[in-house]
Amino acid sequence: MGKELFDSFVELREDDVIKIVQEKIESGEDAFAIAETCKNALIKIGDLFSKKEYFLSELVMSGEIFREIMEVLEPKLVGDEKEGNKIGKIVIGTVKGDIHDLGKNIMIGTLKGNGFEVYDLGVDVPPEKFVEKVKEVEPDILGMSCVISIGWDSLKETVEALKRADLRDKVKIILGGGGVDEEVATFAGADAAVKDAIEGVEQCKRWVSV
Ligand code: B12
Repeated sequence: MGKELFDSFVELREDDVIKIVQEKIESGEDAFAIAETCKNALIKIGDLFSKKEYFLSELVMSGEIFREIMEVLEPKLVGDEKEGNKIGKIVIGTVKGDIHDLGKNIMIGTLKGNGFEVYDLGVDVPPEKFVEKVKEVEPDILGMSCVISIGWDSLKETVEALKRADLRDKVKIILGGGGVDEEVATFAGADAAVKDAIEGVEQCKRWVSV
């Protein structure tokens, strides 16, 4: 389960974490399993932050360490971007009020590695920007990442804005990020919410019938 990795990450021992990740990759361990252990460590760090045992500086540090880990894992995790015909088009972004993007970027890599054409709008994306891009590129799917609960209203506002622009019926809407579940999807008027990138890409493939 990677206790040594989990503990080093929670204790923010950056050099140890990177060393362990590199060793695990070299010995052939599954990159997704390693990423999952690191995600669980981030959840633990988040809990420590809520309990005021960790502060914003530790939260920032955890994000930086995760980014470094992803540099090591990404080539194994997402595969090469598929050349040739794309299987579907997706517009994706983190909703207004939310600047978390580590999970969104994993989702993007996974989508590209599976042959999707991806338009990334970045973070803190207002509803009108999602609407504009959906109008412009006519994607099969709109993906919204939301990690903090204050983002829930932004999810709903974006879906409402799509309705007003007569675009809601033209796209499937998928939600991801630690802050969402099926209940949030229902509240926002989205079609699905997933807990990880693998589930996310499987759902997107079903929608484009692959
Ligand atoms: C790292 C981190 C940060 C970093 C973010 C760096 C970055 N570039 O993203 C920094 C330091 C900037 C940060 C800031 C803040 N944070 Co923060 N942060 C975290 C932490 C520790 C990890 C989040 C993360 O990256 N997880 C790892 C990724 C891989 O997981 P994931 O997002 O779930 O993504 C996976 C899937 O969900 C899926 N996925 C993701 N996106 C999408 C999209 C689609 C379309 C699909 C299909 C799938 C998909 O794929 C991924 C891989 O499987 C969490 C703890 C936690 N429990 O999540 C707190 C946490 C999210 N933060 C929190 C808070 C409070 C804040 C701040 C308000 C702190 C402050 N006082 O300033 C600010 C918010 C600023 C803002 N307006 O957004 C709270 C939110 C509480 C709540 N209920 O709303 C948490 C939960 C910590 C806590 N327990 O208190 N944070």
